[in-house]
Order: sequence, then C-alpha cells, then structure tokens
Amino acid sequence: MKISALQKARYEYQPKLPGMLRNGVENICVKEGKETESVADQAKIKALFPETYGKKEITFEKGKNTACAKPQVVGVILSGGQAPGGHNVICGLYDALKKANKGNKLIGFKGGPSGLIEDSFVEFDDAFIDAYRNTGGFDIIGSGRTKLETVEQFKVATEVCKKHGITAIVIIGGDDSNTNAAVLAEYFAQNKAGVQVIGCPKTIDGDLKNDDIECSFGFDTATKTYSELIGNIERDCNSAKKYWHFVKVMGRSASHVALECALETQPNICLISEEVELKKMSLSQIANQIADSVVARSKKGMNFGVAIIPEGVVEFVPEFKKLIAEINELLAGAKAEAFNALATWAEKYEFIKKGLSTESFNVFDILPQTIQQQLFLERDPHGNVQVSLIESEKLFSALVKDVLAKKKAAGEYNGKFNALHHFFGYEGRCAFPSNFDADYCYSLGYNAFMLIQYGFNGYLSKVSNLSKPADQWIAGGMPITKMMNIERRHGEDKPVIRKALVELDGAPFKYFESHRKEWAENTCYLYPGAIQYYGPAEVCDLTTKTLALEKGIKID
Ligand code: FBP
Repeated sequence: MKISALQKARYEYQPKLPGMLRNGVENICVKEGKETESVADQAKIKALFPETYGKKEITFEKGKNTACAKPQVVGVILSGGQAPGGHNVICGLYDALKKANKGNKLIGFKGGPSGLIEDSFVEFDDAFIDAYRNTGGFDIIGSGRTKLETVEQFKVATEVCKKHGITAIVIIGGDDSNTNAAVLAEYFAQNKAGVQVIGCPKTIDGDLKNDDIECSFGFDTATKTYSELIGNIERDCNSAKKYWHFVKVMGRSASHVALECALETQPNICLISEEVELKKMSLSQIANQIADSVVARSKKGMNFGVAIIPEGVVEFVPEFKKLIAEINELLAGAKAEAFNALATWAEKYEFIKKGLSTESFNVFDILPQTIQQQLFLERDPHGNVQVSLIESEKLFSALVKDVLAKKKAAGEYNGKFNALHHFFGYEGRCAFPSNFDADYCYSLGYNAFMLIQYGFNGYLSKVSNLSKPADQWIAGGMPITKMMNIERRHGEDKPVIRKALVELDGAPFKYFESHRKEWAENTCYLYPGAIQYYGPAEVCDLTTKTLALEKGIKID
C-alpha cells in the first residue's frame, strides 16, 4: 500500500510517556490516594454501583511492580465520533501488554460497541499495529454509536468475553461511553465475570473534563486544525478585504472548540452558546451584536471580518429551543403525514402559522426561508428536528444582513456586506494527531494496561499535569463513579458523567471576554499556521490555550 512521506515519518515517531511510566512495566508500582465519592447524588450513585463505588484514586510511581502477572487478553473498543489519537491509545495499550508478557493478547472489536455484542473482532499483531502508529482516524477497527446499556447486551458481552478468555475491556469514548463503561464494570463485578473495564477520555468536543481529567484527547489536534484554517481565512480576509466569513465549528452542545479557536485566532466575533443561554439572548440580540461589529469596522473602512459560530448555539437560544419543541409537537405522529401531503410551501407555511404559538411563529418568521424549510425537512429517527444540521452560520449571516438593511435605510450604515460560509468539523477529527495528542493518547493506552495489570475495574485512565512537558505528566486512575451525578435523560433519572460546558467564570472565557471588544472593532487576527510535528518543543509540543489558561499560565 502506498503511504505519504509524513505517514512514513510518523510511523517512526516515538511518543513520549509520563516520566513515571518510562522505567519499564516491571518498575511501576501503585500509590493509593483517598477514597472517592461521586461529585453529587452520592447516596443514589453508591446504591447503583455497590461494587465499584468509592474506590481509591491511584497514581503510578517508580518502584517494584507487585501486580500478579497473570496472562491478559484485552478487548478494545472505539466509541462515538472520531478524534485524533485513537490509534495511539491502542498502540500504547498493545505495547504495554506485550512488554509485560509476549503472550498477552489484544483484540479489537470492530465498528464500535456493537462489535463486542456481535463478536466482530480482529486480533492485533506487531505488523497490524505498526501500520497505524501516530496516525489519525479510527479506521484501525472503526467506531460506532451503539450504546452498551442493557442487561441483555451485558449478558451477550459476558459470553463473548468468556469465549475469548478476555480479562479486561478498554472503552475509548466520551462522557456517555464512559458512563456505560462504569455500568458494564459494575455488572461484571456483581456477576463475578472476571472481566475488568477501563475507560479512556476521548472527544474533540472537549466536554469530558473535570477536576481529574484535564482534557479529552483529540481536542488539541482538532482545534489546531480548525485554527489553522480560520487563520488562513483571516489572512485571506485581510488581503481581499471584501468578505465577512461565518465559520461554524463542531463541538455539539459545548463551545470549548469555538472558544479555543477564538483564543488561537482572535476573530472579530465568536459566539459562546453557554453565554447565550445564561443571558437568555434572542436571535435578534445575537444578530445585532454581530451587526455592531460589522458597522464599527465598516466605519473604519473594513468591510470584512470573521465570525465563529459554535455548532450547537441555536439550541441555547431560549426562543429557538421553544420553537423546536413546538415544531416537534406539531409534526408528531399522524400530523406529519398531513403536513407532508401539502403540495406547496405556501400551504405548509399556513399550516405552521396555525400550529405554532404566536411567540414561536414570530421567531419562525424572521428565519430565512431555507432555514425554515430545513426545520421541516431534516428529522431524526424519532421524528425530531436535527438541530446540528441547521446551517446556523447561514442563519446568522442572513439575520445580520436584515439588520444592516434596516440600518442602511435609517442612514446609520453605508458599508458593504458580502458573507461567505464554512463548516469545520470533519476536517479535524481524523487529522494526524499533534505531538501532544500522539503522546497523550499513547500514554492513556499504556496507562490503561497498568490499571488492568493491577486489577482495577471501573476506572478511567488518567494522565494529568498536561500543561507541563510529558516527563512531568502524572499517570494513574480515577474511579468513573467519582465523576457521576444523576441527571434526567429521556424522562428518567440516570447516573451519568457530568458534561463539562464552558464555564463563564473560568479563565479561558474571561480572557476572551476581556479582549473581544477590541477584536470586534479592529483587526487583531492571529495566524497559528499548520500543526508542526518536527522542530523545537515550543513550536511542536504546546497544547491548547484553554488548558494553559485553566492552569493559570499567561498566554500573552
Ligand atoms: P463524540 O462526542 O462522540 O466524540 O463526537 C463528537 C462529534 O464530533 C461532534 O462534534 C459532532 O456534533 C458529532 O460528533 C458529529 O457526529 P457524526 O460523526 O455522527 O456526524
């Protein structure tokens, strides 16, 4: 198979491990920390996880390995959306397994969690693993979004594990997948299945983080990739001086990706969904805020700019959320058929007008027609509007255009406004992992094996002190139940890992907030350029500004 020069070079890259894991598997011992309790709802979580609740946090350190060196057969699963570095988690896990005992085996379940239930697997060997070292993507075994959550699934999983002699399962996933990892761990423990479960924190969205997990893997590379593209757009924008670029970036609900890209590139506008929600902003208020920047810049002769829009923002606009809920209701069950039977958009529009409350119809009515139609065309399997498919970058540029037209008519603005649109998401999810992600992921995988060897169950592989060079990173494990609380999901109380949204009193947002006026009215663009893999550490190994600010490091 033909491979690129970079791919070949990356095969040879040696990921950096935390100092304490560098002494050989035989020289790693466990230091026990305190017993843990869940972040909230302690009694309820304890009752749901009697076997795995309250265990001690642990760190690894240099010392004689006292784990019982039983042969291990480990199964690994990639779960959910792709994130750069997933291959390296598997490589790190494989290398540690083989270092401990050449006879240890690693099995990859194909296509995500469903691979375990369907017993669709591959067994890794050196050649297989070597072809994926330090590369992006999840194509080594594929991924999927099937949830492992029912007792029936757990029973099948137990049988599959028995068949292969599996001693542990490593689940590489986001908050939901790791919640399910905790539930599976508890099931295995209660049923004395003899199978441990270890999770690894993955997602480009950056919303799996807390006091213990400093960041999920993939966030670093994905945001660097989008920031490179946004920086390039800014430079084009500042060269051509004739377009306003509206750039939507992935991240589902949380705005961590948008915020990090803003810190990296200093655009004129960046919306933060969490702020929109807190301030209960309306679509018009958001459009006015952007239009103010357009007008201020235009008065200085700059009819160009860049606005970053987080993927999930419309869901955080209270009036839009209400509109979506009413539309879902309006088209529930048989009513959808009556709607679909209407021949023209004009007839459909009347149907909608009659069905919505006046308040929601007024919101609907200010939307551009393409967006109005999207709300009725794109449905998920449950019949709900798929908010992530709404082209919010186009929605906001259209609303801004309307505001500017009014300002023009009132003699308040005399500029030009030509908008272009972009959506960056898939461009970053399978990029070659940055050195940070390559190192972090390899360490998470290697560390996951150490947790397995020492017999831990229901733990998340934890590598911390990440804003420091890798030799100072700290490796260990944290019971997943510590990160859980009870939340209402689909009408039921469920134990889940709390999703981390952008904290409006956190240092990254505060930094952005204190600079955004200047960025909105002037041209303060930063051009981060492409990810560098080879060269000085200060160019190649730096992680995100978000992490730096969270750790109290100055970024100016
Ligand atoms: P995970 O939470 O599974 O890591 O996925 C995140 C994500 O990349 C989001 O940013 C995005 O909204 C979503 O996946 C897209 O999903 P899909 O790959 O199914 O289109």
